[in-house]
Amino acid sequence: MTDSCIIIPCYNEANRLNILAYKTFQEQNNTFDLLFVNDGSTDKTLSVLNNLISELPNTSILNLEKNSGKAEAIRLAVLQLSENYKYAGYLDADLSTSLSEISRLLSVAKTENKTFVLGSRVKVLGASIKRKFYRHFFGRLVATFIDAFILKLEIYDTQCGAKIIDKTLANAIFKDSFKTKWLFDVELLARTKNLNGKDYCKTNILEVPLNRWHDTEDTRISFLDFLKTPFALFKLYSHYK
Ligand SMILES: Nc1nc2c(ncn2[C@@H]2O[C@H](COP(=O)(O)OP(=O)(O)O)[C@@H](O)[C@H]2O)c(=O)[nH]1
Ligand SMILES: [Mg+2]
Repeated sequence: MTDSCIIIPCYNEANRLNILAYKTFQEQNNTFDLLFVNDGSTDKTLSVLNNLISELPNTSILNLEKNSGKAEAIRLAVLQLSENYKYAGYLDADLSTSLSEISRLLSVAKTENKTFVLGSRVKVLGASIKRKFYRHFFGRLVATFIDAFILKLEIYDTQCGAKIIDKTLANAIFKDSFKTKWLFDVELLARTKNLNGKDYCKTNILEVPLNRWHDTEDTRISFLDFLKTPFALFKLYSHYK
């Protein structure tokens, strides 16, 4: 066992999991444990994961019988982690950003003594950030609104699916269920701020630009979820402001 656990939420990922990437990384590095959450998948995700973990060190599965969504799947996983972990983190199963990038975020948290490290998709020369135009566009719109009216912490990218959180802080901010389905990252930040104050956030949260992010073709976010975004934003605003 290592001192950190990275959670990978999986919903119908059987055809999308890059088995080789997980294998190679986990065999060559011993930086963190991996916990895959099978969130009531209706495809072969569970058997694919069972095969994968049987060959790998420090890797396990949390199997949820019923689909409960990314936010709830990660929440349940965090709440059942061993007391011995110092850090918890999460990463999208499609490896839009890589395992070595989440590993880099973890070492930043350790060396710079931060309790919350956010991967950030900033498109600059030298970084390989590839996003679909409309996802970038609407993502930026939502993120800009969120920081200006809800968080007020000068965070550029709240929704990036790569985050590291100190385990004690994680226990506190994952305790209650989330109000929204796809904006739970924002709720984690809002809860941190409400719990510890703005000054704490300024010194303990760090946003780190990623070297790589490639949007994959398919998405589990439906058009209906997209249409519901203004309502979700309003919910966040009235609940956390
Ligand atoms: N646990 C769980 N994970 C989900 C669900 N939907 C999506 N995910 C996971 O959330 C991550 C991001 O999903 P993805 O479709 O790539 O979202 P996008 O990149 O934001 O379009 C992946 O690891 C998915 O397996 C769900 O209903 N439950
Ligand atoms: Mg994706």
